[in-house]
Amino acid sequence: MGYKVAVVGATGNVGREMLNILEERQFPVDEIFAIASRRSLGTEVSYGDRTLKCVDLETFDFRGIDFVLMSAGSAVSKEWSPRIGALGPMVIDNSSCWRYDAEVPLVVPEVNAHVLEEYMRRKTRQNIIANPNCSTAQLVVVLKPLHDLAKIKRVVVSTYQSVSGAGKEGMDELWTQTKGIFVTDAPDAKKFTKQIAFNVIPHIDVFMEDGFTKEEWKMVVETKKILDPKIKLTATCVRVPVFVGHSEAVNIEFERPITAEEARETLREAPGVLVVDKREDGGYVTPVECVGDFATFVSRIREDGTIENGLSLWVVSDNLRKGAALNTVQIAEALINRGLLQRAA
Ligand code: 11C
Repeated sequence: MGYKVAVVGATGNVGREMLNILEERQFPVDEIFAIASRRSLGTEVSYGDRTLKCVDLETFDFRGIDFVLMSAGSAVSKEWSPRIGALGPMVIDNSSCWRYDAEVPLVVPEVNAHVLEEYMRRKTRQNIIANPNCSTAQLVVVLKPLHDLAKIKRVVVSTYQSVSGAGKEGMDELWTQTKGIFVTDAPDAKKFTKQIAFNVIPHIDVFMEDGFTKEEWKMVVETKKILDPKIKLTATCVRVPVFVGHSEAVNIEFERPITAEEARETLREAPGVLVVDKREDGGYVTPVECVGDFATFVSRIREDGTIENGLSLWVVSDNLRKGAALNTVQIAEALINRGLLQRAA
């Protein structure tokens, strides 16, 4: 017997990927609902060979639904995730709204699925599980096995984040600017603060008082919550003119020495990770190659002799998948596989 699943925000980049991934992974679905705001009412989205018509969030009856996969932005999540959770469904929330709440687990199944056990035993839970930011998800999947091997002290990460992280408007802006730049006048920047076509922008999300951006802050706080509060991390997050796929240049300082070969062997065995590291022309993965894949790819693994016990590597993943929709579906799968879901009445 399958589950009743609702995808909220079904017309967005991530909502559509959630539907694709549920189908691709043959998630046991009995009934599925595409839910959107009133202005997207009747919009059609694909689920395998089927077409689903979006229904209205305001009037949908969530009672009896097992999983609600939520990707409609923070404002919607703030209001609706607790309301829906109180009716019985398990809400897996992709927004940043609930991630930092001490009562809400923040989960990347390859890293900390065990926290689901304690959460599901709690009588007072709100039935909300948070999904991390895309740039954190792909990073911690790679850090976890290395941390188990040699204990990470500090991480320095620079990101190269695709425009799909900023939604459909971000993708449209890159497309129209790229087309327009040599033909007519390039359209002005609207979604981004500067021209994104043929450029890079060292600014994602709002500025914080200390000069870091919120995207950079999220990477610090989320890595600590998911993996280990003792890990020190500093990030520079950069938007690049790539449609899909976030890349990260990562420098790691360990407590004990670790060779590149040891790291490579460990990562080869790690769940969710694929090592492509040939040390020759093209022997590494770039974002266009990771699109549509489930894996997080690691390349360019090398020892960094400028610090004690240092290692540098390159990490690439589909930000709409492992960074969002895939991780959400994996959390639902983890609840099922661990026998933790009490079905809605
Ligand atoms: C970006 N990482 O690339 C962001 C998108 O906290 O869920 C996801 C923001 C979030 O712009």
